[in-house]
Amino acid sequence: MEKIKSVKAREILDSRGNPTVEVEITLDSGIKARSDVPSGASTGTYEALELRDNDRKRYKGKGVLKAVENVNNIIAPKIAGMSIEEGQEKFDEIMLNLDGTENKSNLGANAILGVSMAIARVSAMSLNLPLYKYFNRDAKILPVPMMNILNGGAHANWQSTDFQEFMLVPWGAKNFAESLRYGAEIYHELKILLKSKGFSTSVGDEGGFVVNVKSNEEPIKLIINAIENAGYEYYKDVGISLDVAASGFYKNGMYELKTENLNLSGDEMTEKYKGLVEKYKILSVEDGLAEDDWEGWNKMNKEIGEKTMLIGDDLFVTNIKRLGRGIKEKSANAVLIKLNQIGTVSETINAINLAHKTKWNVVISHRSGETCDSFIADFCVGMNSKLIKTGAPCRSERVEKYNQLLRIEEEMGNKGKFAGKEAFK
Ligand code: 2PG
Ligand code: MG
Repeated sequence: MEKIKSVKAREILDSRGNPTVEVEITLDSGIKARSDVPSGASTGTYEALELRDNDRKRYKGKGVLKAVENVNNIIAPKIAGMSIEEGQEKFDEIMLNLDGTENKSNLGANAILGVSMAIARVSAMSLNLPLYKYFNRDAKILPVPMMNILNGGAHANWQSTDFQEFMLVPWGAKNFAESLRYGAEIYHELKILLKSKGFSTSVGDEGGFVVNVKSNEEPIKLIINAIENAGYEYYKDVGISLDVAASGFYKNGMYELKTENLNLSGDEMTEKYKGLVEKYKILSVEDGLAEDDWEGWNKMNKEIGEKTMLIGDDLFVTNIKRLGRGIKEKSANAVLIKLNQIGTVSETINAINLAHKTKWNVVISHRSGETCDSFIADFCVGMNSKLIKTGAPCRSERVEKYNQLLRIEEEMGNKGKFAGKEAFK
């Protein structure tokens, strides 16, 4: 029986140069695993609390030394010496009890999640299993990547579109490796196209281009152009998905689209999506409306939920209470899953199971602030999720997740099954 010898947290930097928590767990046998916690920019109000020091003398208040201390001084003494075989749920439950709050504001979701993910990884290692098999020994689905190649909203410092993400979905490829190749080739074609049209080709937080366009529709046209320039057929080979992240521009009950000089109601936003979905067969719209606009969501789902996938991110924040409400009210038909929105691996799994039970689609997602930890790649496969969104095929913290999926596909050999078009059924 393997016991936990030590649990150690440290402050490291994420892809935006902000501090985040890294946790390292060592077992008696010497097996050691490490996990890094990501961080959002367009965070939902109802997410579990990310504990920051608020000491303006360090990192403009963004230090995470308190969260690090909470791991080293409060969580570590409690779980050191325990058998790793106690299991994920047990460790997560101990941390939930130690914290004792609804939103993890005592210890910080960043402290708790760092330990929770490291427990998963060290457990897999002690069982001599790849991480995805720790979650599910029979896992065989390889997800379709949703690659964010044009960044707007908060991820582009509001210097681009109001819509936050324009994603390539290479769902017509025959396997994951091919879908990644399609995505990367189109990304490079887009760069050439943007340059030829005099646009900047600098990139935003998730590796997508930041383009000073005049509308939220223009990027769709540019991307379709790039898809065709790369030799692919739009929709048949590669579709487009959007993350509008509408909570970011919802003010006084209205949606303010600065790029287009428009102030729209929820109904008008839904009309706008309806038009885009009809014109371009948009595969999914994430956070089309704001996190508190339940009524708007319910109407939007009635109006266009049959025609496209409507994904709740800030609306559900990987929280089974909010997800349960959405299922009951038929607010959406899919959920975005982010481990750090809720703060433990077990609670994240509960949210995924609830969605799957309801036959909702599940998208496993990175955060805009990331590290090179590829945990979500294995997690996605282990959870039988048919979709993963983890940024552009650019910047190592994005690409590392895609590269890990290449390794998993290779290891599965002909047992692996690329989700392809099934992902949107
Ligand atoms: C989102 C995410 C990831 P952030 O809105 O879906 O793309 O962004 O991590 O900034 O919340
Ligand atoms: Mg989102």
